[in-house]
Amino acid sequence: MDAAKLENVLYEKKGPIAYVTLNRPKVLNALNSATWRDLRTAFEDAREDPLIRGVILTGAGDKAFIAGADIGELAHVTAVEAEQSSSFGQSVLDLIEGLGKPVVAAVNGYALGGGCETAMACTIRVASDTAKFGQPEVTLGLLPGGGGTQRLPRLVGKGRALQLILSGQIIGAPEAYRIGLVNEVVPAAEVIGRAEAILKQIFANAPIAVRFSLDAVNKGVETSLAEGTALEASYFGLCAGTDDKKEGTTAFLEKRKPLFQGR
Ligand code: CO8
Repeated sequence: MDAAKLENVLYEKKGPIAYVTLNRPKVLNALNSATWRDLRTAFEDAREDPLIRGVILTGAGDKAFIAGADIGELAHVTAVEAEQSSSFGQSVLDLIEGLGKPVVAAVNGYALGGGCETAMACTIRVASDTAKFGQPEVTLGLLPGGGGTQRLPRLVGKGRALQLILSGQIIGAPEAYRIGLVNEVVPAAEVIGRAEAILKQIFANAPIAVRFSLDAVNKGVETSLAEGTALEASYFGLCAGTDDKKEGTTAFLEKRKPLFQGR
């Protein structure tokens, strides 16, 4: 994929990590339609590239991760267009969530509206201590349209999600951490480094086991306990047939580090 073709997203690969950076700092990286399309193109490439094992998603500049959907664009959409753009944005976030590879949101500033929704679609959220989160759509006469009404209660519980969505309140990183919206809070200068360290820790593990774990959790939270545990048992069986399981268990018994091949 030719990264130069992307208008509003920087896309770079270093070793096994793809870096996707929202790049509209003048409007705090707000998501217009072209940016949603760029995001889809970048994440499709990351999904298809066998050398890429994980992605870091962040925002350009030191002020914002993503300050939400582009309000200039939203101001002029018709009902039909809004429904279509909500569905399209949701499909891009589903792509991120179901990538089959870990995606770490390095939240370096405002993550509001569609920005908070984008962070929630990622596997793990690392926030800078200056980051701010919220779903302020009701203050604009709208409601979250990028999966926020669904992913926020799954992450923080129904009561807290409803309070945030109905009030439009913006919260700081410590509060986001307290309620479980983010995994970790670090000083601003360390957000990318910490995201890389988390990915490297994951990369040290058996790739197939990592992929099936991601899928079991993602699918499992959407189904009954019985169906989820049945899926888990199938994946457990599949993993047990891999060379990496042989290597992992043998290495443990031989008191050495495993060398996984992803087979
Ligand atoms: N859209 C467009 N422009 C924006 C946005 C935005 N979301 N956020 C900021 N900007 C622009 C400002 O207009 C300003 O432009 P200019 O310099 O030309 O005046 C520039 O960015 C800098 O912003 P501020 O001067 O406002 O900076 P402050 O530090 O004073 O304030 C805030 C920062 C608090 C983040 C403030 O900019 C703000 O409140 N922004 C809007 C936040 C918001 O309401 N987000 C939710 C939008 S609705 C949404 O996300 C729906 C999701 C639906 C997804 C469905 C898929 C399509």
